[in-house]
Amino acid sequence: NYAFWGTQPVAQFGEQPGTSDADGAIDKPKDVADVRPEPYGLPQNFEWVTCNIDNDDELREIYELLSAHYVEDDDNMFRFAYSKEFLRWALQPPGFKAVWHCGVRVSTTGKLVAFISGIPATVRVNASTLTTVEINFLCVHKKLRHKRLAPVLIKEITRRVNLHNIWQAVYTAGVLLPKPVSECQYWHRSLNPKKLISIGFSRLAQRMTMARTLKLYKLPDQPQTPGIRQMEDRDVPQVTALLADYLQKFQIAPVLDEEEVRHWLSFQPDVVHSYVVEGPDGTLTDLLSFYTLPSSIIGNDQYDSLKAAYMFYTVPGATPLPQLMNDALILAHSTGHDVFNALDIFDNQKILKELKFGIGDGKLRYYLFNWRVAHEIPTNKVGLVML
Ligand code: NHW
Ligand code: EN5
Repeated sequence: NYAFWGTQPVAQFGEQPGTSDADGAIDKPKDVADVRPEPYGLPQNFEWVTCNIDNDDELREIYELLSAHYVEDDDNMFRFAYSKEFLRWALQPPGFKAVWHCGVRVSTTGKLVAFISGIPATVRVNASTLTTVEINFLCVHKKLRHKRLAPVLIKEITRRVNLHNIWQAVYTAGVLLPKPVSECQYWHRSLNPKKLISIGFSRLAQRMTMARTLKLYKLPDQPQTPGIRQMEDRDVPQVTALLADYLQKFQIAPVLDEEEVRHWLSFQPDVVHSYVVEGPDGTLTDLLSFYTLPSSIIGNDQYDSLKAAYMFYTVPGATPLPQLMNDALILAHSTGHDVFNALDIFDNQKILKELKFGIGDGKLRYYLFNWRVAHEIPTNKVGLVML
């Protein structure tokens, strides 16, 4: 009963184990010359557009579509509200292609009503280094839901990617589709418990007063690790090496060159916050980073937005992970974030409880398009973060 996904080159539920004892492509190899040259057909009065992120009006249209129609939690209390600066960062890494910023407009009015994006990424899965796209920001206007538009968007982005001789993709989603490579859990650490309780993001625990709750989650004003400071451009070569070495131990992880590290980890207030620990001799021993993704609060009259920090790439070297993550909490709190979110990926499972994270009600599944893995990847072997 996956009418669309059942036709796609993805691992299916109930495939007999033993069909595949090795990782590999699902489709047989194809040529760019055999890729359909014309766009997929849309219903009457809709047309494809390539969105130009460099144009402020077009960026604003994507921002407005997502702000009103993108991902919500299961109880429709919060909706992701990616900022324009964030979208520019997320959609324009080194080697990005405008044709992979794919929109759908109403022909008569020009209104943007759907979007899907791909960005280039090299991702290592077990022993294979794949040239892929990361697919994100699939969105269909609420009034156009359940009309089978999403499969058309997915086929069209696939075609546009295949035209560049790329045959694999990575994506994450909260929903269950055929078939996850890994299933991860969100965890949350309160930074501003009073606000979180008042908006229904969290609840006062049993036998806890507000005063005790505030005390429980209180954090120092300054990070505690000697030598910690904002990452700077001159740090890029060392950070690239530090990160590459750390990511080796995971079964799925990005392969990032210096230009990509510069893009993904240069400090940008309220987009991506990156800090390094510099030892007395000037060598960098650790990295910590988080990104800012606010959510709008649906129907609350006291607050309209929740400012969340999400753990990004963090490399414990000389500093133990709990201490490094505690500094991440301190830095996120002191920059006005209300909550710190993390997945049970990397080595997080071991440290989330001691840092007073609580389990969330959301899951995040990792998927590969046209790539089969012989065995599901355990969450603590996932070393890839998608925005
Ligand atoms: S996950 C966030 C996705 N976006 C949202 O949840 C926003 C709010 N929801 C919507 O806008 C991050 C709509 O509900 C969407 C579905 C557009 C989600 N991924 O048009 P129909 C990403 O962006 C399947 C994939 O009638 P709709 C990752 C569903 O199972 N498929 O539904 C995106 C069904 O297929 P089935 C999803 O509600 C990765 C079909 O869509 C999905 O009006 C994309 C129904 O379509 C999801 N999140 O629109 C894949 N949600 O087989 C990339 C539902 O069950 C693949 N569906 O009949 C790789 C491509 C590139 C390859 C290159 C080599
Ligand atoms: C593509 N790159 O469900 C990503 N968020 O737990 C798209 N829950 O915020 C896919 N429901 O548990 C994203 N509070 C999939 C996630 C979609 C958003 C989502 C969840 C993740 C979330 C919160 C709010 C729940 C509101 C009611 C939650 C409890 C926190 C509490 C803090 C104190 C200690 C105990 C736990």
